[in-house]
Amino acid sequence: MQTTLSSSATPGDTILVIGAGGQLGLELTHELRQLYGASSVIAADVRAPQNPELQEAGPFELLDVLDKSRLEEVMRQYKPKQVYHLAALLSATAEKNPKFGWQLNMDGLFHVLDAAVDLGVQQVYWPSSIAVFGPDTPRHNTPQLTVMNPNTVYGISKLAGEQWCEWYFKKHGLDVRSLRYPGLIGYKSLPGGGTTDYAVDIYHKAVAGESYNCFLAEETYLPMMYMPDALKATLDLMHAPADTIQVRSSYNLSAMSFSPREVAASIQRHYPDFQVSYQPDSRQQIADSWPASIDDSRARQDWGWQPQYSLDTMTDDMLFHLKEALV
Ligand code: AKB
Repeated sequence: MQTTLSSSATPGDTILVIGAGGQLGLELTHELRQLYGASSVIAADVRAPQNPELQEAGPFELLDVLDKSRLEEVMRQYKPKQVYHLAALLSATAEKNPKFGWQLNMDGLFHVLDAAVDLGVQQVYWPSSIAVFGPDTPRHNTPQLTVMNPNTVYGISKLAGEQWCEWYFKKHGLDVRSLRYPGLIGYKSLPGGGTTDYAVDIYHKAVAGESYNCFLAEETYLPMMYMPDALKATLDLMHAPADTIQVRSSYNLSAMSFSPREVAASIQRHYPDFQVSYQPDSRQQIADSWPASIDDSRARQDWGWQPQYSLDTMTDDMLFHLKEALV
């Protein structure tokens, strides 16, 4: 089906962020409110926000994305032009609760895609992950199109979700856009239940003057990204003209790749006495099935993706802001 797609929201349009209280949601909501005006961006989450800014700075709705009639009620009330659907169970948590992980990640996506088609939403953003790849995937410089075979519930749900996004685009002309995020690192909020969470926790321990016991082995390389780059990538993708978005499943996205040993060394430039021990747990198996580095040349070609932060520049910024929060 061929449709004319509009490329992004303009000031005055309404934007709904589902999962606004999460690691990415919190920062994306803030960024969108800066861009489009606080009252135009509706933050929604299954829980009342722990961060008061979310509710104080603009509209907030309690919303369980598994409750389809409540989702439609919120969408009828605010008539969003764009929906960012971020609510999901991450890799480690979904392995512990596989049925619920599948239900939330898949039914939640269907509810959003169906409501978007039925209620005339113009653009949907939905995050995918490096978890779509599995142990049979080439580990280094993993291409956009390759063997996938994910072996986690989270990865299976993200791969299926990507295919459904593409199907809704082709079948219904819905302008769905998606990125395969690497591990995301930021100082404003904590991740919840992922395999890459160590790369956030380690900075908090360093600034608190404590040692860190890492749940991944010291030479485990994973693709990672600093939050300002993740926000930039998300907004660049959503602002790009529709005809430049050639990948309608999800784009590979990359900024840096490092191991726990390397991030510890980067922190030790500021805290020479910082100690890290290694005690791999069940998350090691998940990490070992994921790529070590990603080829994101399609994102660079199609909509000009360019990351700004390296490991050391991220470390400098993370430590500066975490220290600032202590005083
Ligand atoms: C996780 O570790 O589950 C997430 C991801 C890479 O999608 N951070």
